[in-house]
Amino acid sequence: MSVILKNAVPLPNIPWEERPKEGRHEVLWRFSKNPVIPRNLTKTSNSIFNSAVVPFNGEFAGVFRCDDTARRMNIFAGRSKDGLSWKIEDDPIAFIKTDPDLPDSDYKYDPRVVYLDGRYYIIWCNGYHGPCIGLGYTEDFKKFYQMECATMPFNRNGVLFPRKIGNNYAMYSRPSDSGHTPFGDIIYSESPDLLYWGKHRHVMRPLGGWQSTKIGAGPAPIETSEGWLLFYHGVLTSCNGFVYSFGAALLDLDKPWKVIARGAPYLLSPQAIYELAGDVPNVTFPCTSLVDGDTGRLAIYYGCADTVTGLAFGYVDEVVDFVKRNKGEL
Ligand code: BMA
Repeated sequence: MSVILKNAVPLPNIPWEERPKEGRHEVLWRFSKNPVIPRNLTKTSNSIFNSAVVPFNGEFAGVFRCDDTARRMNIFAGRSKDGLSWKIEDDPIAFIKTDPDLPDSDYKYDPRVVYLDGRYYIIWCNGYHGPCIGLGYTEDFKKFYQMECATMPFNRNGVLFPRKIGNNYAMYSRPSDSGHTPFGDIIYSESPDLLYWGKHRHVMRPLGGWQSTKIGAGPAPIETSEGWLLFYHGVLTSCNGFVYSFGAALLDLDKPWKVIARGAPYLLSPQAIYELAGDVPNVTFPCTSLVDGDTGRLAIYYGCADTVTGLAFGYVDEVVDFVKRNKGEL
């Protein structure tokens, strides 16, 4: 592999399926048994999508967005031996407040989980007078602690970096409005303590085609010798509403607000039936990428049509190569 992964640990048991021999050569290919997580896995779930998975004690753990049959949005803990077959709790995560004054969340959705300094940090879209970025952590996927919100309303798509940049924690997010936000850029911020955030820098704006309405960071960026590899979703507005695809970009390792390259074509767009049809049609929304540090194999979990969870596979070096070869406007 010419692209060198930095700080990536071996993950020999990464969920994996070889690229299909038949058909067009795609950079990412879908799991043949998609959707990997059905909508009705728990007693109360209407839909399970836009969810976060991490390696945990030789197996896998995750935080899942389950909207229930009253259509309330919340996040739930889950465990899996192989990353494919999941047991998700029937009750939402009962966060312990790190400060008794911490306001309750009206809702929680679109979690990401990142391992950092011995903790699994969870970052999500939190309901507090509208959407803002919520933050918490767990060490064992049993007890979860909620911290202060990382942003004021309105903001969505908070994504924490897997390591500090200089002396600070770092985050991408997308300032938004209280509704379905027909705009949105990716913004970078830093914090010395995960409490106070500043050093805000503009990173990327919407461009043409699949990413013309708004863009937002997907899973936590992956550190490579070519820069941070960021999967991000892009939205276009068709005569039928929003269409969510995803692509990738490379960003400077020390100044992650500086874009090195941005792939003009998408990597994956709603094409399978479970991506085209569901509670919100035409959505592919990545929130997790697992990487095997030895082989560069990638497993991406993405929400499909706001209803079920899909899995796609690829190789880090091929994605980096794709971004560089198909470099468009920055
Ligand atoms: C966004 C979020 C995502 C969702 C997407 C498409 O604003 O709500 O959770 O997948 O819209 O509905």
